[in-house]
Amino acid sequence: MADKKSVLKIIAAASGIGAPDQRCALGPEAVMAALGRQGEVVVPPLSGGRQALQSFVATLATVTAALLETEQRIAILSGDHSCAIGSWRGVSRAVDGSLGLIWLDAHMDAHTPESSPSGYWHGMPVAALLGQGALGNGGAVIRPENLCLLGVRSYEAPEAELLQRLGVRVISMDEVNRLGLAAAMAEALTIARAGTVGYGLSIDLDGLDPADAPGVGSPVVGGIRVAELLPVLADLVLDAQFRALEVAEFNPINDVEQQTLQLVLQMLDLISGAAYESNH
Ligand SMILES: [Mn+2]
Repeated sequence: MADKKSVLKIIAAASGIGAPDQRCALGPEAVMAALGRQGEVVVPPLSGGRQALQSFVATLATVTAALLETEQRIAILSGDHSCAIGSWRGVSRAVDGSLGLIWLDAHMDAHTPESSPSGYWHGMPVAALLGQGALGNGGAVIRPENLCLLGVRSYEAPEAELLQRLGVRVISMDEVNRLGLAAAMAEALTIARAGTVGYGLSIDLDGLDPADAPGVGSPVVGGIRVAELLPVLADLVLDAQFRALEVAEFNPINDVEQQTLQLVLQMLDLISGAAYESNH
């Protein structure tokens, strides 16, 4: 386990084609530039329809699976959250068994192309990963009982209905506020670990409070505070079953004094196994 920090492999998935503001495609590169290193960068299609997205996520799944097969843990810097359709398919392939997933997000991301009023793919990855709708036609990569949403405070009825019908646990932001993040995360971990061989955490930065992470495309007031999140992440690092961290929806154009960039760097540092210092 020595020298973990130097060996953390990072995939930069620079796609923004699933969001109305496509500039979160710039997020992964901004982070890699700040780190002063090259990642296993996956070049996205510049534009295109559902075929382009499906081709991109297939490539991302292949790259992710190949990398995780030789690594204990990886990080994926995603542009908009539709990248998750590919990244978690890849993680699932590499762990070779049931995968658990904790989805920290202001939104449910559980629309299908059939139910979404806007049609934006970044609102659909959860449904796709559950094998639902036209984007999920590659099959489910996660069982509903091993998926837990955390911090949700903005959603539409068809999403809530789908998740309820499938039995997915959604820990709303109201519940997080009531329980505290540590207790909410403990429940999420129980779900993600139950009968699985590994699990991951997908962080949509809009799940955090905009005061802590202003550099996002779809901010929603009243989110998870960084001061609570970082100690939780520091605990996850100790768990060998924790295989991948995804950070999505960083929009550097909307950032304020590099606050969000610094936060992403801090999260990567924690995941690299660096000592956690309470400086918030
Ligand atoms: Mn999301």
